[in-house]
Amino acid sequence: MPSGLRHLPGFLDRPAQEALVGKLRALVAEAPFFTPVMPRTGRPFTVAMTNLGSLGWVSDRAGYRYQPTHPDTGNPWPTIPEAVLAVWREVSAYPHPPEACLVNHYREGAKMGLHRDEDEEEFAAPVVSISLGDTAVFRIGGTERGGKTETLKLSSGDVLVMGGESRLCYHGIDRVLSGTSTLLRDGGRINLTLRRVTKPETPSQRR
Ligand code: MD3
Ligand code: FE
Repeated sequence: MPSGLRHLPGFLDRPAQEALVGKLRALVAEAPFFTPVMPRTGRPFTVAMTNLGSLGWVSDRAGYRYQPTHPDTGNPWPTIPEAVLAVWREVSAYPHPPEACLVNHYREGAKMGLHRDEDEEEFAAPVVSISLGDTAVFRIGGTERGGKTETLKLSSGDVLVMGGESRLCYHGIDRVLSGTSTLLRDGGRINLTLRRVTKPETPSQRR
């Protein structure tokens, strides 16, 4: 595994997962899932998305970017729940809060091709992921496309921390194993990814 990648299986217990799903249902009612499309081609993603926090990641024909508002409603994204910020504080070892919480919804057959997360300005912060619902087959490679890859199963309640070298590694979701969790009433998988997007005003290295 690339250095800086930490898998924390079962980080959230079942009651914590249920409480989080309850909160997410209310937040998604305010900021509904949308289907992003690929830049230029307009080909739809199989994953539906929404965001929480001061900045949200979107993709449309114009490109990938972070923006403060929902592309359909025009409203600011809802705030990130305290329980989610608590996970960041416990695992990130980064002294500033995340700005973006991307919520990915994998329905039957959804997947995510190999890509790097590089639309942020701040790479000193890790990306922190929380998995909920059906188990996913996660694939991770190196920092260059076309290198060796390996897979890891991500189950409900697992947290993954991508810091250090792993922060810029290629990764994706090969598939979601339907029927592996009873957490979500309609099955499928929800993944939260927490990210620091901008560089903090007072860099902690100058402290
Ligand atoms: C490894 N999401 O939203 S989370 C994404 O399960 C994304 O929905 C996947 O990739 C999902 O961009 C994977 C785990 C993850 C997130 C970011 C990473 C792994 C990463 C960044 C660098 C290396
Ligand atoms: Fe990613």
